[in-house]
Amino acid sequence: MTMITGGELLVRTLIRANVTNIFGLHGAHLETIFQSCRDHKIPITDTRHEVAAGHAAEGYARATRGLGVAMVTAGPGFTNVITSMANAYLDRTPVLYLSGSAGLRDAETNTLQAGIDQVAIATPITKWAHRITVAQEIPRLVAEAIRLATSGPTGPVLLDLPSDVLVTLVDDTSVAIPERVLLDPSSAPAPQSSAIDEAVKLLAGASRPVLMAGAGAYMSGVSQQELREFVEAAGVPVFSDFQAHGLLPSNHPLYGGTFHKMADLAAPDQRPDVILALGVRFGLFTLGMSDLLVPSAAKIIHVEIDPKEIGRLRQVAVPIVADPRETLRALSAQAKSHRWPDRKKWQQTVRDAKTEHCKRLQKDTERSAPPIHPLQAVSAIVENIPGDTIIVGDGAEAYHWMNEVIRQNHPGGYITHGFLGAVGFGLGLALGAQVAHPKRPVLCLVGDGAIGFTITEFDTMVRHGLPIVALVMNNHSWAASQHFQEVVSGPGKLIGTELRDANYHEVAAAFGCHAQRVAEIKDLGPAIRAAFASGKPACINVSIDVAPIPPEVLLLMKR
Ligand SMILES: Cc1ncc(C[n+]2csc(CCOP(=O)(O)OP(=O)(O)O)c2C)c(N)n1
Repeated sequence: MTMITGGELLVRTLIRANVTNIFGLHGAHLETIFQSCRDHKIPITDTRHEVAAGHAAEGYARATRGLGVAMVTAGPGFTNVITSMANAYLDRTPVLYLSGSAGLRDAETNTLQAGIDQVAIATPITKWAHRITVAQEIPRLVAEAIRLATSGPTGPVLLDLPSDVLVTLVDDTSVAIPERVLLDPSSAPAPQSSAIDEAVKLLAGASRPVLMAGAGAYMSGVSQQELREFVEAAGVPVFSDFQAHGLLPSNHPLYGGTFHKMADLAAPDQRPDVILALGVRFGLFTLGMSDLLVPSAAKIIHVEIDPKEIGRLRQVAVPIVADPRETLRALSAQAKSHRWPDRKKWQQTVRDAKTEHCKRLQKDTERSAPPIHPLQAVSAIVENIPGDTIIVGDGAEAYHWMNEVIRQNHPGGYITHGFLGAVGFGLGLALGAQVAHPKRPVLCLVGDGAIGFTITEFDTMVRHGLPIVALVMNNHSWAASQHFQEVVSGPGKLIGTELRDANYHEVAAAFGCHAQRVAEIKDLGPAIRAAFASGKPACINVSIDVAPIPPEVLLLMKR
């Protein structure tokens, strides 16, 4: 018999759930957990601000389709991580947030870092928030939290851990650590076969079908091969949101682009008539109620694990409440024995729309003298990054420009904004992605506004040897805000949206990063290659033109 702390019980349960990395920032309330992590050699990536630890856990979860864990101390540590919690909630990212809190015996004593109900605050922005009050219950409740976070629809959970519970000594033979913490995700319900029949018939009878692959498809574990086999058999072009980007390689002849590119299919004889929405949540990224992307006349087969999403914004012809991967497998099984019409003409229409879009953009952006057009900058990125680079997209217009040119061969390689639109989350997400994939290059594209939120995370990168390349799109402006003012309030009425031309790269250099300033397009490619070759965390500060507005932002304004 050995007496162990509540913190040790917690860490033993995390190990049973295959947790191998934690992101956090220390506080005395958490000391037993930190010491147990040390004993068990569970690395803690300690950040300079709790929000970055939270975002790093999100980045880790999104890059692995697994669980991220963030640990923050009582009071301000907890309040600092709220933006990440809300972001994970709206994105359905499986993150276990662990918060320290004042000891139960100190309730209502005006003690340090206490006096706020952390569970109550977290409840509306998590799937489940709970305070553990008995040390012996830690394994059972940690396992429950992890199962909830990782089962569809996935999402964040909070466990609040009073300091006296964490230091309580427990006989380690008296408490069992659950054997199977993680559930097998394939246990998702199989869809009704009549719905599969209906879906296949609808798709087969369509003239202009498309498959929209959403974050739910990625998170459910749909594989490239499964998706490719189905769409090749049925001849259906694919559009994707950001998380599902790369599920079909960008150079595949059936890949049409991100959802926004559906707006280019605008003529009456180009509009999709049947849409298989696989793990899609209609809303911001499908332009809400507008039919610019998703024609209101189109018949929708909607596959979603969460019934709340079905019919939220669109009438649905065939609703299928089920795991997207399981459903795709069922559809594929039927597709094999089905005769599909020849869709060459429709596929060519989609390809032509894509080519036209690129040509139009290129014509608008060609220039050789400074300032660098933002599209030139993002094009230089995709041409000069090593293969298989994970791209994190922050800022606002910065990532909208990236959406125009990004090419990915695998899913999980583009981590960017969801519904919260939390500017400033990029460096944190990049930390998590790099910890998850130490051998893959990671590039964080960030606006000059966004970089300011967590610029001290260059220090975290250096201390933990995480060679992330951050590329600052420096237009001396909160450009998305500035353009909004210009379009909505009229010219000459800017207020609170302009920034200075700051030397962000020198801040990174001060922390020990490789750093470079770039003002001319000819220098950008070499700078990107040099940054990756340095093997160090790096910051490239690129002067870009503030004037151009990304086509996606114009579309959003149109809506
Ligand atoms: C945390 C947060 N604060 C404010 C906003 C409102 N907002 C949306 S876009 C934007 C401008 C972003 O500027 P920058 O990071 O420089 O990127 P750019 O648009 O120039 O690419 C702001 C302030 C937000 N979405 N998130």
